[in-house]
Amino acid sequence: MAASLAVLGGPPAFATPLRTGCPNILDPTATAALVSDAMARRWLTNEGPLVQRLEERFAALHGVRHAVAVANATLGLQLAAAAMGIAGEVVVPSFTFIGTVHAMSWIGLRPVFCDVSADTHTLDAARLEAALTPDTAAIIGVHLWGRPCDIDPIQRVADARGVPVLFDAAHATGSTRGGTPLGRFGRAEVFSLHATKSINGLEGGLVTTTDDDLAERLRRLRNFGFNAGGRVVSRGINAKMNEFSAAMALSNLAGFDRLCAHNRAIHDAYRHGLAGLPGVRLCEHPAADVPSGHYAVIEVDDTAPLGRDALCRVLVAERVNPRRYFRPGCHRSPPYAFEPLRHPLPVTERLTQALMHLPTGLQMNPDDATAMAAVLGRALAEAPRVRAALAAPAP
Ligand code: T4K
Repeated sequence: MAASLAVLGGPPAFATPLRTGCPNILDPTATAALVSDAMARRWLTNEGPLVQRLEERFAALHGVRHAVAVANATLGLQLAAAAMGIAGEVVVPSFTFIGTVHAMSWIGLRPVFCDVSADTHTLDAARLEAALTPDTAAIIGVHLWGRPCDIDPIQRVADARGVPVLFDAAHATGSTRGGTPLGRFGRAEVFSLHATKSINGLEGGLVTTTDDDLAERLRRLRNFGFNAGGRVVSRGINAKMNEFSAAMALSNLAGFDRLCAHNRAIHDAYRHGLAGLPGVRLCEHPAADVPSGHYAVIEVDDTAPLGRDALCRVLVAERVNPRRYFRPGCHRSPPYAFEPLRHPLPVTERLTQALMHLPTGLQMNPDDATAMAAVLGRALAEAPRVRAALAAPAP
């Protein structure tokens, strides 16, 4: 496919739009069959058989005792924090989806932002200690782009202070740390099955833990405080997953290995195509740790002839929808922006200006990734012309 720059007047490079986050539906026929079964059973929610099967399969994939299905990961984070009984401040990266921080704030926890590491984009364990105060109730690590946090150093800091760790694993289905699947670290980990995630369950999430008591509390909290005997024994809320979400997630989970292989091939094409482009690099995650390859993230540094935002506009003109996750940073978004920042966040500030996510998944093939890299290469090579085209008033 010939690369062209629509901002310079050529036809768009892609006839069909490519969207970062476009949902993967691996086997529509299998999904439809599961949905049809659920309708025939007329058991559609409240811990139905498909939800139970999904919990078993997810727990097996992650090698963990408990996987508790919930309506979405945001509620999962809230349930986990509530089940852990924490109150006060939580140390959390600002470089994450706003949902991580909103989840905590919504239940009265006060976020204290800590910077991330430039290499991993996850909590910088070396800066963690300085963020702790006598009011710190928990540390929230986020396995961003599916890449595991520096789990051991974070846990050591937490243990020294006697505070629990909760991991936001929304991006990390199938990820491992040194051969050990995520899901058993900290007190709990919270995965997302949102449609844009590697395993699409329309909406949904799973909270994993090795702690039997915590799992029991989570099951109660997600269902209005009802215990297994059907009696209300505590506060609770409605955070239950429905059967259609479980059907979609189960059929996608069955093809997870195929999806991972497809995404790794796309990554290889991006890596090859972007090699040598000035100031642009593909952020690499060890394939053994992040098999899903779901996130293709590029970093555009100050030496690039065009900045991240200009390259983003070039791609949009080519019918690609890249995403600039996560800008402007939670600390710059209301209501957190109204609080004085306790600690500088230089890495976060830089990453919010520098990263761009490119499409992956079944909507495309490796040739599309090669064509996209060629578009970026041509834009960088013709930077003055591109800048002029972007500055020109719209016709
Ligand atoms: N923690 C972290 C670290 C997270 O990233 C998230 C969610 C959470 C916690 C909370 O998990 P959940 O409570 O959602 O389970 C999207 C998702 O809505 C959000 O789930 C996700 N992170 C976040 C990273 O991405 P937006 O605001 O970017 O969504 P939107 O509508 O702009 O769509 C993103 C892209 O996906 C676009 O290119 C369009 C495409 N798309 C989206 C949908 C829904 C499609 O092509 N088809 C679709 O059906 O937040």
